[in-house]
Amino acid sequence: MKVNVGELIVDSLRKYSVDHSFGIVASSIAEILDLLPLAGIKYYGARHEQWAGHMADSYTRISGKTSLVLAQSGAGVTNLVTAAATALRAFSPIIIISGGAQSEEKGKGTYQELDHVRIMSPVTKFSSSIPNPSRAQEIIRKAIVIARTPPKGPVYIEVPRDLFYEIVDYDAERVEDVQATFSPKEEITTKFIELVNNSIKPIVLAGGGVIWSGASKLLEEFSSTFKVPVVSTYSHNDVMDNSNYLWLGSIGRAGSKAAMKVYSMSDLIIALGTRMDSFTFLPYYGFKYDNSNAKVIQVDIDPQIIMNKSKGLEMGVVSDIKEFLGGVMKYVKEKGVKINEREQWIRDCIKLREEWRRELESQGITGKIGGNGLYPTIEEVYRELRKHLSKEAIVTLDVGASPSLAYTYLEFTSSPSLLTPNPVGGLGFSIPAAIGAKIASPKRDVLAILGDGAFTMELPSLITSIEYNTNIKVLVMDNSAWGSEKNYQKIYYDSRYVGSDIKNPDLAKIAEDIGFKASVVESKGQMSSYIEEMLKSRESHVLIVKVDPNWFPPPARIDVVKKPKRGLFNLT
Ligand SMILES: Cc1ncc(C[n+]2csc(CCOP(=O)(O)OP(=O)(O)O)c2C)c(N)n1
Ligand SMILES: [Mg+2]
Repeated sequence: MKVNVGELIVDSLRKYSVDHSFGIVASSIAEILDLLPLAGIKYYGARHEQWAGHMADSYTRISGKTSLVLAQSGAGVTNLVTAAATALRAFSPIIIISGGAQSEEKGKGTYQELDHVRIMSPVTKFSSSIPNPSRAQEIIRKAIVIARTPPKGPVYIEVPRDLFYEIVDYDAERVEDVQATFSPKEEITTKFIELVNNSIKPIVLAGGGVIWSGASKLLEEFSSTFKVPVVSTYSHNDVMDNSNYLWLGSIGRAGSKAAMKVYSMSDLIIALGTRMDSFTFLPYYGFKYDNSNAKVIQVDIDPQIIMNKSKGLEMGVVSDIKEFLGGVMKYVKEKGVKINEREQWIRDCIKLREEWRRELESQGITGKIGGNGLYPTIEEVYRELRKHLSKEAIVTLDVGASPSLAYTYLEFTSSPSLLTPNPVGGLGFSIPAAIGAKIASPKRDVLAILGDGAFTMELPSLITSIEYNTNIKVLVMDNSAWGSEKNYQKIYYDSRYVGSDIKNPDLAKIAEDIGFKASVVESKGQMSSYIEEMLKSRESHVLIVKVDPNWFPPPARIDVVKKPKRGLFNLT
């Protein structure tokens, strides 16, 4: 069949079930844009390529389906670097396509020409230009398969703009795919079961790999069958149903003290789909909980991730988590394994969890820990959210002091439910992420939680939300500061604030002008009813809660920020 390269690309995307795309209209991708409706691929236009990238990433995380991002050559591509990096570190398979300089001018620095492939290379799994029309089918399909094969991730393709119009032979019937299967052999399963059964105090440390492999239910089954409590790594609180009695919370920044204590006491760490990155083990609440005495079993799709943590590794298995746990549970059902009941360990874990829950109820009471009697504390806001937020809701977070306590307070019953920009940790994620999530799952409530600084960064994405009628809820905690960073200046720089305090315009008015319903909590007394109203409302709704400008949760980077000693600029 004779087709042009644009048709070949769009038909290939369709053949691999890509049916949602995000971007900003541009001449270098005009041929693709024109073909999208004809191919049944929905298109959502954003107001900045970064937001289009975050929308696609979140759409993909929630739906499990690869999506497409389209951008202009030059700045359209550079605007996507943060979104691609975020998707890379979150293992989210999005396909980014931009035009490139016309072949005749390539390399001469013509209008909107940059070395896209090199720019995108470190922030994607695969980055390539299509050098000539005859390679188009191979490169586009290779890119899609690479993105979708675990460990999943974003890919980038540059199409020199003249190529779109070239006519090529196209084999539309050929839809190659690869099967990634890593089912462990029976001897690995039995060795694993033996190690778990011989342990007195085992714990599962579950990371994002559990979510990507769709293993949440199996994790619950494994943990209740083998009587192993579960903690998650930082920002993966949605690895399993938090109402399960064996769930203890996340470790890491603003995590659960119970999870940290149990982690530090355990004798066997079953690490599933996690990098075991040092950030997740940073001391918090003033105590250290990293555990170098326990044996470690690590299961991951990527051997590099396992070998990063070479110390204390008792057993490393390269496998998809679902296949691994599926194999273990199948073995148990078929062969009937006697399980070590570990009653004392489970009792101890539950006791710690209850203690932590009680402590959470008493934290951040105005006048005691934080707040000045006028504002609600951040803790009070979260306690209220806990009461009224639907258990099925999707929550998207930004970075910052106020979003960080979501890891402490919020509970999730299904997976995936929590989208964050971590571990890249880039501000500017939660609103576009909420839009992508709502598009993927229109029936679920979607709530973005962010600070005032991040809100002013992402304001234009509110326009996209209204334009596409995505009906999201946005909760802004307004301390008139880049609070999380202000806290470092408060603690380590004797409250010498440089660039931390910000003057905001009337944020509610802007949100209203854009088309959101907006309300402002000015004092503690209004908080409860306003939060309930916002969550129950059927309209797109921004709620701004004024919080204490000088109170922050403990900072995260106590490992690397310190009071400086100086030779020249000494302060008296
Ligand atoms: C793109 C980007 N720029 C800067 C930072 C550094 N940073 C982290 S949190 C933060 C402050 C966030 O302020 P706000 O959104 O108001 O939330 P708050 O901490 O005040 O609750 C900043 C500037 C970052 N993580 N990402
Ligand atoms: Mg702030």
